[in-house]
Amino acid sequence: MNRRLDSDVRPVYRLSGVATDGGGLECVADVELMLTDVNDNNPVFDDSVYRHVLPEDSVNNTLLLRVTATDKDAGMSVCRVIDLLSLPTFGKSRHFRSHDS
Ligand SMILES: [Ca+2]
Ligand SMILES: [Ca+2]
Repeated sequence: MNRRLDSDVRPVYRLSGVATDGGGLECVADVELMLTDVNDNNPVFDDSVYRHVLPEDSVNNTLLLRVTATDKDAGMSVCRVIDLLSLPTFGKSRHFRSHDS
């Protein structure tokens, strides 16, 4: 194996192991390697730019937009939903609430 192991690409490898005794006798065993995943991929938004029309009289903490991001790593959220809440003062802090879908 010269390639880097990556469970996101191939989570299981099946190999055969052979043991010989020098006298011509041998045994064979199948080996199954199951890779555990590590968090090595960034989550990715479905789009790079989101545009949304916002009424200027929007009240605080109302749902403005729901966007999703996916993550290739197993065990991470496959699909993450992030709600962007209205901003009490434009340009100040941004409020994100994320949760698993
Ligand atoms: Ca990840
Ligand atoms: Ca991974």
